Amino acid sequence: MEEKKRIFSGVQPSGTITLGNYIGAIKNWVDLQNDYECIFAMMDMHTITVRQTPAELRKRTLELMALYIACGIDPEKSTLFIQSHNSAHAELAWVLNCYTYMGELQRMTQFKDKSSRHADNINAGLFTYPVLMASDILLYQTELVPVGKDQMQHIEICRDVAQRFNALYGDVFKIPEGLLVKSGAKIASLQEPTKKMSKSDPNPKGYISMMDDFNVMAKKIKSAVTDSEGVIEYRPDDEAKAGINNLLSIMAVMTDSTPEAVAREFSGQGYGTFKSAVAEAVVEGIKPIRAEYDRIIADKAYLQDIYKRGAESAARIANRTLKKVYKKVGFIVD
Ligand code: ATP
Ligand code: LTN
Repeated sequence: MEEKKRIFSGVQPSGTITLGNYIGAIKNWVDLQNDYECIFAMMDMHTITVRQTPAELRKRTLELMALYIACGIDPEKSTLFIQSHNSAHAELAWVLNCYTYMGELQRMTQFKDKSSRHADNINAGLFTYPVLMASDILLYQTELVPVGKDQMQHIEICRDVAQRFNALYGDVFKIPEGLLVKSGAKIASLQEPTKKMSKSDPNPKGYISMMDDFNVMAKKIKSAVTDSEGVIEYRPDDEAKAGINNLLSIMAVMTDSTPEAVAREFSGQGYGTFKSAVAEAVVEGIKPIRAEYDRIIADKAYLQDIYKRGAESAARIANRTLKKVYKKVGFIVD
């Protein structure tokens, strides 16, 4: 029997998950589960590159896991685990740190972005964040990494480091590829539509949290920034249309359509009518997920059982790669 290709991805429990995370990442993982061997993790180690409240982080990590499951990730089909439960990630990251150049890391948009937002805490972890991410991926001999567009630069550096390592030591790592969704790979902020929707945005009006009250969700969409042209058209390359393009993309994903088709359907109508329709589609799409989430988050023993089993199977796969790496670089392993 041919082995299934492996997929790895994860989200940081750094805040409540947004509609952007759902559309750009988690929603797509669900469909991949049947055709691939999937491993999805809660990336708690990445989260501490920015200061966190410990009790909050613990709570959010479990919430994130419950949300994965509520969105349709089936723990019987996919492996779910907490990154810090598998020490191989930190171990490989140390080795790969020694094979990654300062110059490569300095170019990362996310580093530049986050260091300007947290100027009082530009720590070494924030700088080497992509190396830990590369380790997450490479440990599992991953073929595909489904992520949003903002993460493609990190996938590139992961490939470069893996290729560099392989060139020195032979075929140790599988070279992974990023997998982008067809539409919705970059959902924009509702308040600044040229920026991405981000769960760490200080202005909560910019994002829809999957945990928002349904009325709040609708209100946020209705007050989304658009333009004064008053025309519903999908013009993805026109920055002036960023707000409307974004709402069209959201509507398209939530109704299984395309932004072009949604634009045709609403052409000639006012922004108010359109926004109400988008709000309804979003709320209706999220409602069943929330009901599932409420049920799952209440069952801590169930969640614990899954993450413990997940960590065991993750460690089994990861340790094989780690041992190979240790041998190659000259550590005594047996
Ligand atoms: P933070 O604001 O803390 O950096 P984030 O909201 O960017 O967080 P991540 O945990 O970094 O979220 O990302 C989780 C996944 O969601 C990644 O695959 C990322 O590419 C995707 N993602 C994040 N924001 C968006 C967005 N606005 N549109 C589409 N995909 C997104
Ligand atoms: N950096 C990612 C989260 C992440 C990740 C990964 C995604 C950490 N390690 C490995 C895919 C594969 C982000 O979404 N910000």
